[in-house]
Amino acid sequence: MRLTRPVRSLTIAAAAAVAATAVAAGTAAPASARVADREAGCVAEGSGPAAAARGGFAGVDHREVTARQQAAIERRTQRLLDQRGSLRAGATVTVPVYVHVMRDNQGRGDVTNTQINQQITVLNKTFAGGESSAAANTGFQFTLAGVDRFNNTTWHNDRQSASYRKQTRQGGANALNIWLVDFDYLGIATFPWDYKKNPGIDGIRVHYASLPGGSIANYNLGETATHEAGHWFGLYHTFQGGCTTTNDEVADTPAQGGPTTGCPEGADTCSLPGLDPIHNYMDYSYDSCYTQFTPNQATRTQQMWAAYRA
Ligand SMILES: [Ca+2]
Ligand SMILES: [Ca+2]
Ligand SMILES: [Zn+2]
Repeated sequence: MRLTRPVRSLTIAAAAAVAATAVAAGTAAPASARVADREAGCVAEGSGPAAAARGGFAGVDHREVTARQQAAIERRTQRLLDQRGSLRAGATVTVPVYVHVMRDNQGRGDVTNTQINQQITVLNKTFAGGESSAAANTGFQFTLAGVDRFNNTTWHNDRQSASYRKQTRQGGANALNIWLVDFDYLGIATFPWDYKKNPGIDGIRVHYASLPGGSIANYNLGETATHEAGHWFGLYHTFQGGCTTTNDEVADTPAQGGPTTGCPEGADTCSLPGLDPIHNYMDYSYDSCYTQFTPNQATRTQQMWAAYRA
């Protein structure tokens, strides 16, 4: 945790502790709302874009998943894949994207259509493996299906988020809804295995100033949306579970003791094989440090799609 710079670092904590800390840190939604959403948030220090963070010191940007729940999710996913079959290898899926610009009553928090188009371009580039020769092409492409804008300070501050999402969400399980808001996080995501029981809130909430050209230093290349979309496709943080062999359920992402801040080349926080995957979109590194999803992450996104979103 740093007080003066944006950080994404955190330690794993129980949902209740996360929510309580979120309140202490002045986040917009009450603890009960976040728990009710079955999400935990990235907890940031301070407030506003300067202090926004992908991760804070005691939370994650999705609902907390215990090791036991994680194992149950894996079993459920495998059962569904056994029933439905996996996606055809090499298949390309185009995901419709609905962008909801939640401005305040004075119109603050707007983004330009150019920024939105640039954000779609970043999603396409990052999910296609376009930032590194080591990066996998996930097979997912994105097309802008709609943009709407609201002037509502409550919604802009991400208050009553379950309500505003249910009122504005578009499309089915395959549609990526992105709500652009102003909160003490860089982003918060829902998981695909939660869609069925709560479809109205499915999607990602992203800080409007994290879009390409936004004002959040080190986090304004649009890769917060890539990270949150990774969760939406069913990827965990590369530091999920910490320095354990189970880790993030992905074999080719070396286990990490905890999240990365910045871009510390050569970092190795876990004695298990491999250096920390600091360039992975599912770590907490700077946008400029992010360059890849791995082949096994690509496979996992495809399996999750077949199980929950196809
Ligand atoms: Ca791993
Ligand atoms: Ca290691
Ligand atoms: Zn995350």
